[in-house]
Amino acid sequence: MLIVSSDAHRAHHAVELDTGELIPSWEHPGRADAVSAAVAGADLGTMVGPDPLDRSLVDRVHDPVYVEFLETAHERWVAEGHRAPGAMGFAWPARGAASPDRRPDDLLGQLGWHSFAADCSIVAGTWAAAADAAACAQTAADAVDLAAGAESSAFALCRPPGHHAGVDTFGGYCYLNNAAIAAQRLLDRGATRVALVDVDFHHGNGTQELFSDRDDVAFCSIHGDPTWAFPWFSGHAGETGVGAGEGFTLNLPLDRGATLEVWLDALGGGLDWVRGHGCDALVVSLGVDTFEGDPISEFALGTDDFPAVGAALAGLGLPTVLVLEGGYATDELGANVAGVLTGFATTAAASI
Ligand code: Q9C
Ligand code: ZN
Repeated sequence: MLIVSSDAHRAHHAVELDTGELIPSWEHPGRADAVSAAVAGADLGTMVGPDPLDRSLVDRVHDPVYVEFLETAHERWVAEGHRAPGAMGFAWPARGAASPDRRPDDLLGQLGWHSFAADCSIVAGTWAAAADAAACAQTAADAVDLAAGAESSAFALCRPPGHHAGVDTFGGYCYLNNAAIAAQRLLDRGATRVALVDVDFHHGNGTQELFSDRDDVAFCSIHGDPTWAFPWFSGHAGETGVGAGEGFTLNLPLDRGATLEVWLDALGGGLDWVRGHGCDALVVSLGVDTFEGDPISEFALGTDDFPAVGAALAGLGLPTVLVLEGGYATDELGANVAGVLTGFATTAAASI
């Protein structure tokens, strides 16, 4: 398994508004460093840096106006003389009350226009980190053999994560949707349909938005039920895709406290659904915030449970790109991610 990572993430350390307080983000540089150390120690494969980012790939996944906004927002923030290190909006176009398609000219207005949550800000290093994370996903997607099975796999050690980033919005610690970029790259390389399985604790609302009207990506997400879990406004079982994409989205919301047994039962149903959709490659949005010790999530998987997650995913027998998403229990994060990857690699090797 090729491992793709970059050090550019270290300059992205942002603040978040958490229950009325501005705090250092739960999504911090120590996360990627912990994953990197554990993956290196697990001897899973060669570690490389990313190839240069293909901007046209990013511009086909996201609105190019949004990508340009992300790239320039911090320099505009500095030029306007704001004191805070991170650019963050504080007013959003509310449901039912906003003029459609009237993007404001002003930076603070655009920060609200292009975000859906105040849990991330844009600091000096954010664009470089997000662009390199996307490049890691692109490079991992280029590394798998589309004629092979699960024995051909790559892991993109992305930070910041991506699955909450939509067509033209950031939020949930995500700016560019790394997993969607990997899926689009696999399609561009000749895959006819890509399965995108999101095992992060949170609903992959950005990924769902990007692909909901398309039939070339089958998207399945297992997550805390949006009646009580972030991002609250999507991820219900009734959301199954729209137009040509009807039937190509599957949401599996679960109650608080899901154990491995409950959670794997849902994943099994999701993987059976994927098997019925004729996919020739797999992208995994790999969040391990399903961990029982995660400080901001409410499922109950143990460190010893994660290899079974990887093994189940490898059971699809597809060439696979695993993309790092969430996981905030920094002390156990490396072991939990390495556990998934080891379970995946062991099962994939046994199936040849
Ligand atoms: N009180 C991912 O896992 N903010 N994003 C939580 C905590 C939202 C999680 C605030 C969590 C976003 C990629
Ligand atoms: Zn998450």
